[in-house]
Amino acid sequence: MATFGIFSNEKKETLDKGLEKTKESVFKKLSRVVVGKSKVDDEVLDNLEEVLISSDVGVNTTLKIIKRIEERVSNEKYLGTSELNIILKEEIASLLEENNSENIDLSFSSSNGPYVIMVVGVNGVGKTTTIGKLAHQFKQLGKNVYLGAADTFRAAAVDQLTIWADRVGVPIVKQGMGSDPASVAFDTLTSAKANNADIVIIDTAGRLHNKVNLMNELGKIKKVMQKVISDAPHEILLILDGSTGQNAFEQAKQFTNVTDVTALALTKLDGTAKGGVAIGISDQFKIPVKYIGIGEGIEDLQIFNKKEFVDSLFSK
Ligand SMILES: Nc1nc2c(ncn2[C@@H]2O[C@H](COP(=O)(O)OP(=O)(O)OP(=O)(O)O)[C@@H](O)[C@H]2O)c(=O)[nH]1
Ligand SMILES: [Mg+2]
Repeated sequence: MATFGIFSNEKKETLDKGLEKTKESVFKKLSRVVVGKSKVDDEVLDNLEEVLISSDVGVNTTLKIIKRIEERVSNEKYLGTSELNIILKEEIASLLEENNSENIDLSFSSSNGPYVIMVVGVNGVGKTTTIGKLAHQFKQLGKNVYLGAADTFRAAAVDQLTIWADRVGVPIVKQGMGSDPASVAFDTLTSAKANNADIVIIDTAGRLHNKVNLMNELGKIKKVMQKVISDAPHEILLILDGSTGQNAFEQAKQFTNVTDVTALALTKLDGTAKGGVAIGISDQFKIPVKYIGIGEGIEDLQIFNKKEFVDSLFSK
């Protein structure tokens, strides 16, 4: 059976399919911009600006893109609207390349035991699902993965992660509902270290950035983990629901202000026309978008490759 993993050849097909709704919407809007126009003029640019903003690219990033296209128009004198797709693709790709530069490589380095990823975000954004998908991908890479059920807030949360652990075939460390999440994290790291695990992924309860006690809890989990592995967590992965568009943007802003987020994952890009948000978030934040979720299935997670993403978005 074909696998649609982060490294597989079928990746592009899955990405194209996952971005279908966004592509459809962007193309429909773009075709309206150029109808009856042969040349990229001010009116085309104005309308293009609207298309990008209404595609959730975000105002700041949209203005940057429009400025670049304006410059090209004035340099190249005559730019036909038939080339607009290509120009747009090129300019967005090069804009994104200028930021947090490198595409992600999956090398983990931890001096002192397993590489620890703590997963955070607001309720329902896809934290637990992303953990399941990640565990699966890492396992396929031959890594020894441990999961920690530090979302002890709801009974169902532990059950949900347990289902993923069983599906993927990796160990999970858990305590009862209502137990101290920091204690679960401590147990998980202790077990993982004793068993020479390569990667530990810690699930946490959904929380809002402005709930002070819940945000403090993250700090406590971190501190307790460091008793086992002094430089843990090596990654704090903030999960954002891409289908919420500008809301995801806001969450990224607020969360990164109060926690040391090191990477972002954008979920639910399938089934939404708001996929443009990946462009804006990737442009506006220094913290890299590392993963994208493009479906509910175990294989539906990819490493975010900026160039491939833009190519997919603007290819018919
Ligand atoms: N279509 C789609 N659905 C997704 C994706 N990622 C997660 N979901 C769905 O989103 C819903 C919520 O996912 P969870 O993983 O439970 O989210 P969570 O952040 O752990 O939620 P809490 O633990 O309640 O805070 C589930 O129905 C998932 O199947 C994705 O990339 N695409
Ligand atoms: Mg969860």
